[in-house]
Amino acid sequence: GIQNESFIATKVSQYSCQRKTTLNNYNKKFTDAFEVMAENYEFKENEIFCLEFLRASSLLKSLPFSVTRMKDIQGLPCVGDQVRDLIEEIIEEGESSKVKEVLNDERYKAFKQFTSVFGVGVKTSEKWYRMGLRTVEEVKADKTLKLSKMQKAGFLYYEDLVSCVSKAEADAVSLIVKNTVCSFLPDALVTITGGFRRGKNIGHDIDFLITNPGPREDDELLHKVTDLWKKQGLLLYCDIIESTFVKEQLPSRQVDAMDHFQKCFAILKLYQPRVDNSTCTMSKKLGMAEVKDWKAIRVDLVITPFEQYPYALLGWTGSRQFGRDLRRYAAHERKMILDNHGLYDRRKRIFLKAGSEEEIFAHLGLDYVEPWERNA
Ligand code: DCP
Ligand code: MG
Repeated sequence: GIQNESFIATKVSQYSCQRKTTLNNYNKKFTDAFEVMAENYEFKENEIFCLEFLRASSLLKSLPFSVTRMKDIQGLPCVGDQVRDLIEEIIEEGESSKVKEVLNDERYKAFKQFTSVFGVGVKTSEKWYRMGLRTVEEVKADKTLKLSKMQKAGFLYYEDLVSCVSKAEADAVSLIVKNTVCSFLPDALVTITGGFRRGKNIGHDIDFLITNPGPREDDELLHKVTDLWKKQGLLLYCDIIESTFVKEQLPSRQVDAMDHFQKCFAILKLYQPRVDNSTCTMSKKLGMAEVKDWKAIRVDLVITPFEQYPYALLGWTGSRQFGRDLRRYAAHERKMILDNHGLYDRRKRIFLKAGSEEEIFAHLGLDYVEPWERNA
């Protein structure tokens, strides 16, 4: 009613970096539908339509009320014809036939399963689908397939990895990471980023940024940390990507820029004390297979030079859509190029230094947005 109208009266930005998006989503019914559509377009490699639905989803997540009538979306940006039609259908029917169709689509269902495996993207899914494969079980059973080391780990720990990481598990892993890193570099700064920094209480992985204040850099840190975990039997998988950063090189203008930091995509073994130890004793008495007392957890470790740390923090905190909009805003509204390493002012032809995320927002002429308001 009145609340909605007064809200609409204040102009809503098309950029999620000029909005506040908390986890309190009043329009889940719509945004879930948009995300299914976006994912289906991603599987079809239709980036334009995919982005259109992701932007609409982000926008509805930022509204402080539930959309119940078409009037509620009047004057809002990011609502094209496709999106408008979908909203109308959901308002009128309570659900969308288009979304239902996608959810029942053979190709969508197969791609959904395949891409849920660590190391499997749209390209690989396409290949498997063309071979006639439809489920994760069928892929697993096909012994002729040549799987990457990453995909092998993905199938080996599939059950653990699809069950999401909890906040408690993230905290437990955080302690392990901090302890190990600080045993080699006592002054190192270890920060949890990604969804957990935005206040989410579940995630598909745990992301960490590591930096060492001062001039000292240790190119060997990541190797030392993972070698120790290997010795301790905690490392189930590890792929270290060496840094490819070139100083003075202009930031990448890609929409989804992969950064150049040294990083490690790992799977850690997190021991979990069993709540019910009677099952344990019982299974041992009965000579049953030992009860698994650990869970495989996906962990990303990223090492950044100290002076790039605020940019890396901003990029890795996400959300993905928030990051995309920050870069789009920088390019289109400020003639600047933003990536996870820095900010380049094309008019002044200089890199802008920043000691904190707040300073980056200030360079861009944006009001500061707290991490928990970046759930776009
Ligand atoms: N990111 C980035 N550069 C990469 C990979 C990711 O800047 N090469 C950013 C975008 C994401 C954030 O880092 O918002 C974390 O990536 P995740 O895929 O882990 O996403 P989230 O942590 O937001 O979600 P989830 O809860 O699924 O882990
Ligand atoms: Mg994450």
